[in-house]
Amino acid sequence: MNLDSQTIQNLALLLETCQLEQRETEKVTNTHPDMDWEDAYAIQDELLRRKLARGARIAGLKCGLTSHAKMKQMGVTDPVFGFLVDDYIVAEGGEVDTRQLIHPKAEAEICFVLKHALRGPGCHIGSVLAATDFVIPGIEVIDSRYRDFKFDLKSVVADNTSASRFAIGGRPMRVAGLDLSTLGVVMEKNGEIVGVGAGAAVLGHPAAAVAMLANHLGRRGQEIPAGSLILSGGITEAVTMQAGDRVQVRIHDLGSVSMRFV
Ligand code: 0L1
Ligand code: MG
Repeated sequence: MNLDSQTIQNLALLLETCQLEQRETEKVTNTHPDMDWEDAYAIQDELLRRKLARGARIAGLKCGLTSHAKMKQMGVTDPVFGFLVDDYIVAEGGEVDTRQLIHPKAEAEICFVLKHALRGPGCHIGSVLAATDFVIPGIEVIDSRYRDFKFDLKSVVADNTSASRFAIGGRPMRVAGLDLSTLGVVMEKNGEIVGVGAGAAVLGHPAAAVAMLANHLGRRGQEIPAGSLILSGGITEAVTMQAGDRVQVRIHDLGSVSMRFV
């Protein structure tokens, strides 16, 4: 690690204040170019600690930047991982208050709920499928605290991978008999199709993203607990949303989930 604990606390405070006050900031590597990966995840851990101390509960985990469409859109090359808290939950068909966000974008995701814990290293698609209770359609709302969504990978990890809201809905399905890589996904904004894709857009198979998350946590001495919800990553590019917009994601065999921006 290159940053001391006071600097890590200060950066987490800065990023959380931006989130709570809907303010943008410059990416944290501008002021701390020597920051390393451990520092970036330590800032994210401190953000989580702050939220838990205020009474928030963990609602899930997320994989980000897992599709080639997203990596190309953001000009990066590797997936990143973050957490979801209960403040971020949006009911199926529910409302997102844009006054609480900076510049939200929506992503179509295949979500996993585990029946068994997963602990890396050594997790692979097979371990993930064996540990999965069901999969379900999801929409993630990302809202980078960085000006114009301009960041590098370490800055985005520190900012908890832009996590801000999510909804799940549709039909929960067991994975036996489903080919998650060929599941078709359609995203609509105000009734118009704005993205189409298949599960394979996420690292070839969405369970591969969950395996990467388990292996990442394993290297940090952690696991994905049984019962966890995991967003495996956007299948298409993220689409900008404003008050008045409605987004719907339909996934073959799994039904649909939607939310409205007010
Ligand atoms: O969930 C995601 O793929 C987003 C990761 C963070 C990057 C971004 O804000 O687009
Ligand atoms: Mg996402």
